Amino acid sequence: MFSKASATLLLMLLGVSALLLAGAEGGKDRHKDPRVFDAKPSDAEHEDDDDDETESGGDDHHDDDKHGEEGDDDDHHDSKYDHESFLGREESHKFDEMSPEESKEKLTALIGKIDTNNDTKVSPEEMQAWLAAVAKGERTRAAESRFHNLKATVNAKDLDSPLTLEEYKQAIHHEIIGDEPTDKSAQETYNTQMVRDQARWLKADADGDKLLNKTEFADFLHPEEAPSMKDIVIQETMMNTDKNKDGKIDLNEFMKDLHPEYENDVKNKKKLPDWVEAEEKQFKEKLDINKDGSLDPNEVYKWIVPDDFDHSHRETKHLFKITDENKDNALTKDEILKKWETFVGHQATNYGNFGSHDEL
Ligand SMILES: [Ca+2]
Ligand SMILES: [Ca+2]
Ligand SMILES: [Ca+2]
Ligand SMILES: [Ca+2]
Repeated sequence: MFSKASATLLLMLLGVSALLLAGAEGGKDRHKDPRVFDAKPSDAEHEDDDDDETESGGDDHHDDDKHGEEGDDDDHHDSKYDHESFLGREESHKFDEMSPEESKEKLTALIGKIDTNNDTKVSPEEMQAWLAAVAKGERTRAAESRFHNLKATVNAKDLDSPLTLEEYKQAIHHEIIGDEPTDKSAQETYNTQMVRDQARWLKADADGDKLLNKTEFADFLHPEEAPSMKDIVIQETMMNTDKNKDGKIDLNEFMKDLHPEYENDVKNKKKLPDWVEAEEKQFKEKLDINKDGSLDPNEVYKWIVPDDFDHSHRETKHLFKITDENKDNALTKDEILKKWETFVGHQATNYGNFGSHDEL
């Protein structure tokens, strides 16, 4: 995964190191666009073709893009995605092992928890709150496991005590360079990542004691999830993408990492690949909110962390579309149990049949 380390210093700063963090943490390998944290480059879908370099630590995050624009993709919806969004990864595996009867029983119990106002129906707000809480739990769990993992790498006695910057550096040094510091590009990767990470560290250290506890470390890992990290998200994106350092990202700068030939291709009036045109359109029509031809810091932030960044809203709509039979914008227990396989898995799905289960 260090092949990209030969790219420019700035590219590395966000690009490779973001890959590293995501990879080491077991993040989703969607980083065609190295600027983007754990987010999508845009709503435009394009193929992930070369990103297997982020080896999964067994926790491949879901790709929000799977859902595409609202409401256009229910036929292609991934039931594993639904199950994990609804239950969390670990819990979802447990359901996979259950019989249909047991699955439905446990689902019924869950409905009681989701229905927080106890009116026997699940409202969209209740569903969204549930999904957001599940997602937050997943992030916390992943951050904690990464935290322990770093602590173990440096043989810390107490895996739960706050992380020192020195421990962090040692652990990353070990991961990137190993015991034999012979690879120059690995050394450079490490150095540039540390420049970035020290700035990020300071910002994530909310109580200012120079250590990161687990909560602070979660913000450090995923600054895009924490409003308090807004400045650092903008700063890192600008560092990488604002090539001429004028504090704005113009279209050429925006496209450069995605499609390095972009500027030339446009000059030579060459036909651009469809996905490149889609990104172009995205920039002009959506990201450049004030239509002045470039992205200022606030537009940059909205690009990296769009208003619908939180997938729970879209997932709620999706689940209601499938489940809310009488369209009264509330889900009864009966409606949910009728579509129980949308929410939870069971043994039969292990055999790869996600379609109808009339035979059951
Ligand atoms: Ca309710
Ligand atoms: Ca702290
Ligand atoms: Ca610029
Ligand atoms: Ca603008």
